Amino acid sequence: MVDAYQPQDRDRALDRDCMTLSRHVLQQLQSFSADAQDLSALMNRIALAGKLIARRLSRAGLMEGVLGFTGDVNVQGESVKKMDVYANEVFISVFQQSGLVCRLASEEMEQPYYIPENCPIGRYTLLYDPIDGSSNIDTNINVGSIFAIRQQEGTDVDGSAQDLLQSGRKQIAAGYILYGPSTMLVYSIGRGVHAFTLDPSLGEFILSNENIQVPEHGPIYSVNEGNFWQWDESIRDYTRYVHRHEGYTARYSGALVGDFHRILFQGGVFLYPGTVKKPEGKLRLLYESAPLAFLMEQAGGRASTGTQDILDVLPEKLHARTPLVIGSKEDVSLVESFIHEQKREEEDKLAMKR
Ligand code: P6P
Repeated sequence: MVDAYQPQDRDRALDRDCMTLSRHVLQQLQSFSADAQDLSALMNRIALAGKLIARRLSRAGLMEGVLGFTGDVNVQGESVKKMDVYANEVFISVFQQSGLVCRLASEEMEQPYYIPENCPIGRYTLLYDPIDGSSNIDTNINVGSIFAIRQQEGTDVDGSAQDLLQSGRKQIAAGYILYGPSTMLVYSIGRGVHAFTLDPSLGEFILSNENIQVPEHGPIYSVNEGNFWQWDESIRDYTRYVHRHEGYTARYSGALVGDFHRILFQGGVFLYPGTVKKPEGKLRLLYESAPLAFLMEQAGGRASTGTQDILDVLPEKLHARTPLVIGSKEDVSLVESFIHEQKREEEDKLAMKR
């Protein structure tokens, strides 16, 4: 009689290679309910989008019609890269016939896109920036995709998507895909932050970092100092502070996802402040700041506009922008302290005039 197979005999490497994204979601939820299966399937489709985009990026320099501009300008007023269009289409295609996502809201599309065959059943909305940092593409520097998933509330029969104009605390999942030396997918469904690395030989995202916690403080500050003279005095004062104090180092890639990922693992702060001319800043709330704020809070960090938590901001329109200060608790608070000090001085000056 052959001894019964003992599970501890299992090959650990094999076990690790079986911790795919869809399995991890079900494990996180500790459920096989319909909602859990939906979320697992949603994440699996997003992973497929990531693989398709990573594949095209990895061969971009060898293919016709992949790099460069389309000649169009998007709703943001930005010149559109061919890769922006391709990636936007990928996210739409992977959700066709899915029965999951009825509506997609993208940085690249002025209005939400509806997938009619999904709408009677699919109660989820995908909000996404298909390629974040596309100015990096033609020089082969990292870019990313950012996504958030929300429940569709109400019928949205008029296509106005008013139910999307709610705070980031309505997000049920959020994450990003980082196309770097390796392709990584980082996500949260509100039970911690977890990173998966694409194994090209398997064509699967495999768990590589579980329950990521951002350090309370880190040495990195990530900001485009070329905008120094456009900033409010409080942000200039913060910049002068980190210039003059030991222990700070600047890192800025021009792609939010890469800069965020570095801070998630090493600590520090990323900021894209408003300017005197554009107090609302450059980054978009619903599909850039809010998903990353969801992740950062899940990882024990913070995300604010400088005066308000990002997850509490109520957008007035789909493509609303916000200033962003995001990262380690102590470093975000340091930036906020300069903003609060500036406000206090302004209030004192006003009081003196009365
Ligand atoms: P700037 C890319 O266009 C992006 O939206 C973010 O990925 C990035 O952090 C930021 O804008 C870079 O903007 O003005 O510093 O070039």
